[in-house]
Amino acid sequence: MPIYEGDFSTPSGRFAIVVSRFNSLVTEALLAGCRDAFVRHGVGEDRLDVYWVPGSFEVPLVARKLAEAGGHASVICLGCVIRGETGHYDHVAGQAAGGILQAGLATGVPVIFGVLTTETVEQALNRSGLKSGNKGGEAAMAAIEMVNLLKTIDDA
Ligand code: INI
Repeated sequence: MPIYEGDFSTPSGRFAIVVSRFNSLVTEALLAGCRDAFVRHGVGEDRLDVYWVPGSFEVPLVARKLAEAGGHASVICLGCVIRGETGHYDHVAGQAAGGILQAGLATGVPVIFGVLTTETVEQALNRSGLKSGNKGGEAAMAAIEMVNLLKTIDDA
């Protein structure tokens, strides 16, 4: 029974990181975790392109444009939506998730969802480098795994 998986070997190509300025205390920590995971897996900073957008709502448009342009092996989306801080949490979080999914499906480029959606600031901080890991680092790992898995499929 053949089993196909993406491994964490160093992939080739450039990687785009789209990151939201909203809640930048958190998103800068996500970006640092993402960058760190890439570098520790052999993808140097010279292969990372970072695109800042105003908020998570704007992430999908830029992610899709980059994925359509075809210059990156993967597009990683980073943001932070905190329910306690906004009345339109559901709209921002839901549209960001849906748009990011569509960017990947429409282009065939792995577009990674690294947008935190939390109830509180404390939860957001915990998931961006404090008690509960760093979602930005996880997003980088997901990008590497997906690029390597899709290469396996393309090469078959
Ligand atoms: N954007 C976020 O990334 N996180 C939030 O928690 C948030 N809140 O609280 O509203 C938020 N709003 C801004 C939104 O993403 C857009 O930038 C804005 O509506 C302009 O289109």
